[in-house]
Amino acid sequence: MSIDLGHLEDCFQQKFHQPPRWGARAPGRVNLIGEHIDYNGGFVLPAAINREVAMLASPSPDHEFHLYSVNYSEGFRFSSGDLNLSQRSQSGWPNYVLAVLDQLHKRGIRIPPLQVIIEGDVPSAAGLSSSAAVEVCAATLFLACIEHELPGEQLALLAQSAEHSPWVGVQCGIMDQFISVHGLEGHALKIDCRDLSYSPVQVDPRLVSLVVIHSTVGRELMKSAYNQRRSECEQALTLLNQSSGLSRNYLVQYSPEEFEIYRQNLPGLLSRRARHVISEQARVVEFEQVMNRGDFQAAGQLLQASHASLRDDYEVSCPELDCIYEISLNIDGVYGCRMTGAGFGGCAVALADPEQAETVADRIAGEFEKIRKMRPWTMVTPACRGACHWKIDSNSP
Ligand code: NG1
Repeated sequence: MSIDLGHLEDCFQQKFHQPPRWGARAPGRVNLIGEHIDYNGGFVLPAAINREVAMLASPSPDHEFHLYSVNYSEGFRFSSGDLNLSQRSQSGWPNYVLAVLDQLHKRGIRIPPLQVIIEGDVPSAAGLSSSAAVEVCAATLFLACIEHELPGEQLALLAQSAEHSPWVGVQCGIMDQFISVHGLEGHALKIDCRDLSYSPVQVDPRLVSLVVIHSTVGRELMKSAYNQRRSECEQALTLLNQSSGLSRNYLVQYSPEEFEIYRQNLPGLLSRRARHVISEQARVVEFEQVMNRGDFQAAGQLLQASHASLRDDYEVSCPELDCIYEISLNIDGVYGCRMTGAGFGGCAVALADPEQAETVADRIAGEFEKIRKMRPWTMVTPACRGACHWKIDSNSP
């Protein structure tokens, strides 16, 4: 737990002059392997991290919702009776909460007006899913306030539709919200993005740590390149189906062996894009096996192969991410490292020996600073549990 809930309760009391009655929290995430695979219908393998969003609530004294963000030192009031987009906030942060409320209303679940305080420490715009954490936390909190349970999969889908809705407007895959709901202590999850079945993958904190290193680069280029890669994958699939005479729905349904047979018709660029997707899918399957038997050397090599494939075949890395990758190859205690998320900035993730993880983070940051004259922030995290809620003074989280 990274947010100090005692302090957050004090802030709530100061702001609303009464104690909170319900609480919820939801984590951000890092994807260990399976990059640019969710929209290609394959396996991803994220873990929830020890950075989170926490919210506390009590009934509102009037007919309005009262939100307060500790991070922005800013409040926002609205009437939830007839939510409409004209109520969108210029500040941005309240819109995620309104989007969730709207999705609940659309499913016939009415939430009475509440006073809500929000605090989070998931870095934003870093590819660690701060928005999914806000959405999942809000949905979990609101449902707890009316003692309504939803199955985890439905909760994740509801939070995803909030992100897709015009309140937010990002057409994301399901990975982020799903892991924020279902995260498991000491485990990553291998998620099948086609049917949402999943299996836990051991990330025993006594044996291995996750080190996240920010590349110091924002992700301005990310959106256009992301859409371009998606359409290149669609084109590659069409051509593969033409040359094989098959009518598969996703690139990942071609095995690496089939791909070698049918790739002849593909122009070089599309062939490389497809090769990344098909080989990455195979790496996820192997990663699950080697992690579950504690073979971190093998797991690290798969991370490295994933980075090379994203850099050379999918072309979504950048000099800063490549620099982190290169540095990590010569640091003791690192099993393997790669860029994570969509690319063009954001973060890299390394698997490291837990006893050396803090030193590893420091050394990578130090070497990077020598070369690129900027020091990246880093964090060391175990694989954490997903969202939860509690009643204040009864079941603490
Ligand atoms: P990041 O870069 O972590 O926001 C994005 C997509 C994921 C997935 C990865 C690439 C959004 C919100 N998320 O993740 O669904 O496609 O890229 O594996 O666009």
